[in-house]
Amino acid sequence: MVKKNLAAISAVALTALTLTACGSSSEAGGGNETGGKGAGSDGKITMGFAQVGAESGWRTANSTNIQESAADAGIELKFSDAQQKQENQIKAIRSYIQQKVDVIAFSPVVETGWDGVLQEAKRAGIPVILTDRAVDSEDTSLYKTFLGSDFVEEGKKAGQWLVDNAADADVDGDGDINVVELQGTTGAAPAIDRKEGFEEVISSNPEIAISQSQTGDFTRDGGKQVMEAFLQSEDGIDVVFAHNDDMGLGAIEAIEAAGLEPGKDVKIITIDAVKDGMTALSEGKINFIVECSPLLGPQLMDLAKKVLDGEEVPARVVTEETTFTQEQAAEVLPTRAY
Ligand code: GZL
Ligand code: ZN
Repeated sequence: MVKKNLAAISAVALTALTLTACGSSSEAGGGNETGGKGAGSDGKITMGFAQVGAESGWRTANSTNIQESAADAGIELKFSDAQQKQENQIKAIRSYIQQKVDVIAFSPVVETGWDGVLQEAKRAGIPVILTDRAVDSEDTSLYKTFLGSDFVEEGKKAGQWLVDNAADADVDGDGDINVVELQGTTGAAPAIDRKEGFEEVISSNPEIAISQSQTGDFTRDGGKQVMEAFLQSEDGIDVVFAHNDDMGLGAIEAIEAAGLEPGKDVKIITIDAVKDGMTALSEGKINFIVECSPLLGPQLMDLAKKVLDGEEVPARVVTEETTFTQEQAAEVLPTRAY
C-alpha cells in the first residue's frame, strides 16, 4: 500500500514534499537547524532530492526505489518532482539549501546550466551527489560523485545488436537497413550519449543508416506522435531505435495503427528494460532491450553517508546492467523488480 501511495504522490508532481524515513512527521521546511556539516542535531541525515519528473516507467521505478531506500537507510527525504523542467529543479535545490539539508541529490534533466545553483550549494557547505544523469560542469568540485549508467555503452550495445542482426533487420530486403530514431529529451545526457554510442557502432556497416531522428521526450505519447509522423513521411522503415522503452511502446501503437506488425514488419530496439517494455519484448513486439537500471537508491544512500562521514568516495560510480533478447525476457519477467 505504502509503495502505491508513494508512487501516486510523486506522480502528481507535488513540489518540496517532505517524506520522513521513520514515519515521524517533520513540518515541510523544518529539517535540522545545524544544516551543513554531517547529520543534523538529531543525528539524522536529511537529504533533499530533486527528481526530473514522472515521464516514464523508468522514472517512476527510480523514484519509488529512492524513497524506499531512504526509509531503509533511516534518512529523512525531502522529495520534489520537477515535471521535466530545469527551472523547477533549480528552485527545489535552492529550497533545500534554505532548509539547510545535510546533502542534496538530483538527476539533472539536461546537462547544461547547473554551475550557478551548484556553487550556491557549495557556498552553503552542502555536498551534492549526481544520480542517473550527468552535468557538463567543468568544475568537478561542484559535486561529490556521479552515480549512474554509462549511456554511451548502452547506445553501443543497441547498435551492436543491429550490426549482428543486420540481415534480419533489412525487412524490406532492399539492401538498405533504414533506421528511424526516437531520441530522449533534447540536451539530456542519456539522449546525447545513447545516440553517440549507437552511431559509432552502426558506422561499421554502410548498409545501416538513420533516415530520421527526432525527440519523443522519453514519453509514450511523444514516441507515438513522432512515429506516426515518420510512418507518414516515408515507406521502407526497417528499424526503430528508441532511447527508452516508453517511446518504443508509443511507437508500437503507431505501427499497429498503420496496419503493420511491430517486431516483424518493423524491428524495434529500446533501452531501459522496465516491466512494460520487457512484456512487449517477450510478446515479440520489441526485438532487443538494453537494460538501464533505475535501482540507484541503496548506492545513493550509502554514498551520502560516506560523504557526510568525510570519507573519500569515487568520482564516478557506474551501475551494473545487461541486455535482453525475446527469449531472455520471457524467462526473467516473473522475477523483475520493476
Ligand atoms: C536513464 C534515464 C532516462 C530513462 C528514461 O538513466 O535518465 O530517463 O532511460 C527516463 O526512461 O525518462
Ligand atoms: Zn531496407
